[in-house]
Amino acid sequence: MNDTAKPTAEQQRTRTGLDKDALKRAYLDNLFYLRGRFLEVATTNDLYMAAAYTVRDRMLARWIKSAQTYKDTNARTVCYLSAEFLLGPHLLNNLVNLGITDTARAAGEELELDFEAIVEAEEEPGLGNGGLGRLAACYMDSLATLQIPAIGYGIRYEFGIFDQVIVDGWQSERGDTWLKSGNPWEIPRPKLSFPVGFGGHTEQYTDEHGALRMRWLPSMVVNGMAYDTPIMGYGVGNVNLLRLWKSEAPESFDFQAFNVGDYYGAVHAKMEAETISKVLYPNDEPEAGKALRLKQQYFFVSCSLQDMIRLELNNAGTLAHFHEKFAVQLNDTHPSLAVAELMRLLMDEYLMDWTRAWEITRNACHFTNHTLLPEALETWSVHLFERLLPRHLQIIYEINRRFLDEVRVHFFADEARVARMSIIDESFGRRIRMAHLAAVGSKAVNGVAALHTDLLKSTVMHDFYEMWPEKFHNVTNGVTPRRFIAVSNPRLARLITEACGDDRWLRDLACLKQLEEQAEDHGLQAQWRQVKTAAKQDLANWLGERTGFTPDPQTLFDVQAKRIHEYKRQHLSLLHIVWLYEQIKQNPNVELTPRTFIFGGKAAPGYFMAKLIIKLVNAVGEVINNDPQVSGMLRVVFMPDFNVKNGQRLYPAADLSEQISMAGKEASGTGNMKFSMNGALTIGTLDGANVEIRDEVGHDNFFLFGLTAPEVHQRQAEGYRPWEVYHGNEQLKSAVDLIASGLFSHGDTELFRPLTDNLIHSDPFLVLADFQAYVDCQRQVDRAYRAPHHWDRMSILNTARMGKFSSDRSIQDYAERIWGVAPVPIEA
Ligand code: CRA
Repeated sequence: MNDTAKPTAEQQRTRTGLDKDALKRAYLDNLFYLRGRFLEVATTNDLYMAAAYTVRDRMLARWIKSAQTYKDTNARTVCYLSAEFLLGPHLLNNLVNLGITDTARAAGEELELDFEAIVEAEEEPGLGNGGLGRLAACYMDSLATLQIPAIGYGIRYEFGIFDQVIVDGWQSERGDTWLKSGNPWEIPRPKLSFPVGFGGHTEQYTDEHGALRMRWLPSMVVNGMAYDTPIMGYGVGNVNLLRLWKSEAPESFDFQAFNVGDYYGAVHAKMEAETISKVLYPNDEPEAGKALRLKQQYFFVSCSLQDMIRLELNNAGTLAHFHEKFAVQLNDTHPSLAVAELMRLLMDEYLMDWTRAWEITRNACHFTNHTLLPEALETWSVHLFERLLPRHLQIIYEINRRFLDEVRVHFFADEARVARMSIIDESFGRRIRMAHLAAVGSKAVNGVAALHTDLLKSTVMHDFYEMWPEKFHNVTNGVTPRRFIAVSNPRLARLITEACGDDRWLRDLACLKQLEEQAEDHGLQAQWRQVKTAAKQDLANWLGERTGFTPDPQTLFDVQAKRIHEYKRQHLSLLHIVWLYEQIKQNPNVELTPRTFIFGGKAAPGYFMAKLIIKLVNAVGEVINNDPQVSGMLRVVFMPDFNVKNGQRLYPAADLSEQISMAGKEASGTGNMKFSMNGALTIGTLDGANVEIRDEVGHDNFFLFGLTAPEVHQRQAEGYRPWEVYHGNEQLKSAVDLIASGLFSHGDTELFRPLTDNLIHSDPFLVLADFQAYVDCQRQVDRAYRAPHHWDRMSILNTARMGKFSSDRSIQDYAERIWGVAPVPIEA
């Protein structure tokens, strides 16, 4: 090669250590120097760790270059504050984003390594509950891919979401020990730590300019230490930062105690400090021991803001332009204390006056609401706040006082409205409404799907919308096609690339539109079906090993995978299954499409009804799968421990995706997008993002049923009487009765009674009201599946029309409409 010629891709790989031989050498070096092993004696974990370090090393140069460039250009930076980041395994995702999966596979082959087993060995960091945490992870991927400078800030939980095992049909929880074999993706930063106070009292003093000021004298201080994880963009040189905080006791604290001979006191203080980042709280839990949760929220918010202030002071030397440097996004109310903490830092620590500090805070923060469920709208008792965060309580009172003055000007003589909008809820004990704090202290408020944003504006935030209509935005959620197609479903990715002629779709998902023209092509359809069947076979094998039951890939795979919750209505699907069972028993020749129903999802440990639903899935499965009269037609299986890793096995294998929540309850949903991208058809209600998915894929390519959100509202307003529905529908009644009869519980007529009684007498999520529509719609599904060309066409069209639901589009929306940030390209 002469100096002026452009290097070939292979030459470029060699230079950057991305070619096969370099990978092999680096791999063996890492195995030797970092693990102290040679190939013959290495454990699977050693082999995995060496692979992870080899890949991470290849990201580091880009990471440093990104950080340097962002600093030099003083680029506006998104700070995504989230109590959850549900990342999923890193190794394969990073290989895909680096574009070296095939090279790595070839290198592995030459070293006679089992590539799949190494990938499989990774413990996923489950630092989130479900949709909200996974959304944060998708957004980190898209921010890097779109080359937007961004830092994700959160908590480095020592224990993430529990592992689920099924014992005798029941969910049982096991502690998630994801860190036990080490985490090669993070870099600890012992010198990057910040003090965070709790408790104590405040006092007034006069500063050197004669101004009255407040200071807070906490009774306890912990340190937050940074752990950094690089987040690679796809096909770009940008690598962003995920910075998670771990709580520790300050050293000085220990020493003090040691000096006065209080050894156990010192140990206790250390334990108390470390408890803060110990464990992720599962959501959907009844109120309990939540002081620690408030501590977690304050802890990570304070560390993150102190870190941003440090960066800005290093760079600009002043905080006057903090809000121009940073766009802070509050992922739900969990980080909403940022509003009060930023005010405190600016006023008490950096001696700014209220007006200036408020101006900065209000322009720096933006708030996303993710739910309308009343039980999930966070409030904290004033009493608890006073005890843990006395200074913040004062600041919140003052924010509220000024805010309510504004409300009174805006809505003259409307004290009822003032009470509704107040940050302090005076109705049952005094509580702080965190969503109100976030809305008042933010420049923008957004919902996560069109319907959700409309409901937000017309219900829970209606008063705020009337006061500040321009503050409200919709940003429909999205998911990353890198993880959810390229990583999860490589066969499909290859087929799409072949059919489209290149892999541009991975960066611009709208390119999938090209597939539309070929949707009728029988050649493509055949390949499409082969890809689906292969994924179904993989899943069947996996389930066979885990559950002892191997589904038949020739049956329709009907999948519902998500957290177990009554509003998501897994029990509606169960009623349908029981109904089908009865149909077959009554008439073994009934014309049905053979199906395998696959459920997956965790129930909150304290949510009894959700756990009973899991038991019912397994109980129904046990009877049906062992009944030779129906088992050719109908099978039911529960996939244990649904998480990101297992989800990646599920999305490619689904024919039908169940998105059947009661309309108005699912803010967006994101599983709906993952399934549809992988060619599953959806059966669903007009809820959350389903509405937009249906509009995109075409109404003929979506199985719609059920009451709409306004109809639900009306039904409930009229006084919904489920027992009338139950008595008025013979088939529904017999399905409910069969569950209550003890047939699925070895004769025990009490076991499922809480569930059946609840349906008959209360049914808060209108399961019975939607039953008939659902069953009728499932009949259409049955018929459609029996026309393979028709089905394949619909499946291809679903994938082809999913461009809108890439998280790249969501991030583009945030960047333009909410944050005002621009890309800072780093060359790969
Ligand atoms: N539980 C919503 O319920 C939504 C995600 C992400 C949720 C989902 O419909 O897709 O957020 N809400 O926007 C939530 O966590 C606190 O509220 C979720 O994951």
